[in-house]
Amino acid sequence: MEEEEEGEFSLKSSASSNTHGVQPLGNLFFSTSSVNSRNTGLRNGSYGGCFKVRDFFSDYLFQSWLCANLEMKPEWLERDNIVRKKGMSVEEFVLNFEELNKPVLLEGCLDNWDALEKWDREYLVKVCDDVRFAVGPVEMKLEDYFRYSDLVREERPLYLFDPKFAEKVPKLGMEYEVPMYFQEDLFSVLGNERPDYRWVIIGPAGSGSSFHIDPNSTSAWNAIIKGSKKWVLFPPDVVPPGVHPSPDGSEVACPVSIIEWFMNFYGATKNWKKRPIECICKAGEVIFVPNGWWHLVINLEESIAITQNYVSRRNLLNVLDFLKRPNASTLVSGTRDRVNLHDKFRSAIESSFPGDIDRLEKSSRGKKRL
Ligand SMILES: O=C(O)CCC(=O)C(=O)O
Repeated sequence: MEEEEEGEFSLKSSASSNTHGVQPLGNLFFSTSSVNSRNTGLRNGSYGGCFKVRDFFSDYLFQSWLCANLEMKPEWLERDNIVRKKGMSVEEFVLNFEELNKPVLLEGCLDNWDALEKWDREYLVKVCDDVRFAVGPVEMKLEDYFRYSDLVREERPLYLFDPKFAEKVPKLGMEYEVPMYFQEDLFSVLGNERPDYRWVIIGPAGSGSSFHIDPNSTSAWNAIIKGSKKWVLFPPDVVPPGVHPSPDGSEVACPVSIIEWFMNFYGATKNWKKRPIECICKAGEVIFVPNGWWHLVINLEESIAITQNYVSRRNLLNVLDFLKRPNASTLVSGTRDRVNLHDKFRSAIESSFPGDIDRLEKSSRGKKRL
């Protein structure tokens, strides 16, 4: 790919400003000999009511422009320290990863997915036709979203993240299946009253998810169908640099965009005792995100993925504790009835699996004593 080198930064080949307009030290620079193609309202020349602007510097404009146009640096991508497994049994997964609450990247477990073969732009646009999907604050047809993502050059491109995709287009729901490791999904006892749990995710290179912990203390799996994603994960007891959770955990403020996080904070993690787990997850691969882990994800190319959040016996007690917190009305998400979710879930589990909660509680007390 053709790139323009700007000091230590590599800019995307389609970066909209010419090289003279950018100062890598952090300012937007209009010299008398250069024209910035961004429509700022500022032009060279003092005719037509415009002022001649010389040596105008703005960290604010430059930072946003730079983040929208910066390539991911090779050193942000090279650390790959996740455990990768192919052909592991469910028992091994439970023992070595789910029980220990450790991430793992699973290879080869989507081989029977029709989605892996079929899902590309053309197919999805045809199958989904006029259906509108949730894209940030708006709803869009796929065809329009793809048109937008071809043109977008923003620091935080809109991301398609739809929890009702399988209800809207049932065929999509039939073209993938839950990998064998995640078959136990106890929220299913709530039927239609379960909180949102599955999403189709589509976005261009540079889109993604800034640091967060998944809702309701659930664990998750994320399966890549097309493209690739860079993941950075921190364990529950390590708040990532640049992230400021509120004391009650109800809000996570990550004031910087994903790319700005890499620019300003990623380097600091190199010397941390508890270094993050990192990887690039490619089409056909699945990452297991254990409950409570912070994670940030950036798409390295246009990507299509399915993710599901779930509750197994390994994290049932965590989820029940979470739903019972005094600030459940702000903390619980993905459902309208936030305050009553705990009681509904607990009694549905009691009636489907009598005595299981007691047994899990006893065994957890036993483990704590050891
Ligand atoms: O952008 C992605 O694929 C990651 C999604 C994610 O982090 C989540 O669903 O919690």
